[in-house]
Amino acid sequence: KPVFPSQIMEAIASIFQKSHAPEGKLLVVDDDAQILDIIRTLLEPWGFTLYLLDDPRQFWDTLEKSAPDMLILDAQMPNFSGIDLCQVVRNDPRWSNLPVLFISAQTDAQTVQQVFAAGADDYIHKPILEPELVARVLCRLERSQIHRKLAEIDPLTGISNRRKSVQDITRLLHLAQRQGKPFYFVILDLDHFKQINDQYGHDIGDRVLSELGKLLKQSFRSEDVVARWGGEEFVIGFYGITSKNALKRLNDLLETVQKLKFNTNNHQTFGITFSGGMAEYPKDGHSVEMLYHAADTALYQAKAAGRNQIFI
Ligand code: GH3
Ligand code: MG
Ligand code: MG
Ligand code: MG
Repeated sequence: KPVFPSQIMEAIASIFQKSHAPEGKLLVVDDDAQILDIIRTLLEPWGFTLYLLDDPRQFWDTLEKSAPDMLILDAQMPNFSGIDLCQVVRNDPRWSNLPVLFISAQTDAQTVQQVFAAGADDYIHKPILEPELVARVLCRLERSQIHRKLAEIDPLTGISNRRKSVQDITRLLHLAQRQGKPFYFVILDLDHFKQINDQYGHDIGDRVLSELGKLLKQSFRSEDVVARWGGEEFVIGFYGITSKNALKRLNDLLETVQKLKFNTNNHQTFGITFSGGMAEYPKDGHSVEMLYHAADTALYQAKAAGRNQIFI
């Protein structure tokens, strides 16, 4: 294994501190077990989880099971070349954005062209240089993770968006099912929010939503789902607490929000309230859709009963 001058590794380390290296699962396919060993030695110290395959025929099973954040493929292999694998990966909507790095012993223009035509994001040639491999993997993962993060966040409030919340809730519902425990799904909806917009302007309405998003994030545990569902509607997901406890947290929030003071541009102050509806897995439903429906029914009742309260 080649040894590199320590100043090069230091330079890389200063750009990508190991402690801040993006986390990731890498699936590496190369028919040469020695290359797999080198890649493991080079990448494992950075904290990546590695799945190493020397037989491309196991590729699809391993891809499904490991759900990697990046693929590293050998361009030349018997049975299925990396180019074959990459073409199929790119045609599957689930993997069409997965970063793919090729490693090839061939450096001729035709190989390079084939590799990129198959859908590669990057390419390095053998022998593998440690700084080059590390730098390329880190850059690629960091960029794709920034993209992924952006696709999960609601820009106005900075909290999760609906899409991310559905993913998280689905994951927690599976967990709840396996462990035979309840899960609570809550819709929070601002009261008479249209009036706030009409009276003080849309910008002030936006500011209310943004501040409320921050408050929601602070008010619940990191493992709770906290998201903007859309408009002036937020959702909360609780796993691992009792319904009594969930209600207590929501009612504490109700009190906090009730005390907030917002300022208009001409120094008026106003307050806001919200109402909530809570549904319980498995009693009220097994899917996000069913729980949403049940929580929405409870929310409607809370509104009808005079707002500023939570109904189950
Ligand atoms: P209720 O108490 O029954 O929920 O009354 P409401 O006025 O809150 O409900 P309604 O559904 O009639 O109105 C919701 C309003 O929320 C309408 C829309 O202008 C406002 N809204 C939705 N999204 C945004 C947003 O992103 N920014 C701002 N400023 N307003 C928004
Ligand atoms: Mg090979
Ligand atoms: Mg609404
Ligand atoms: Mg409303």
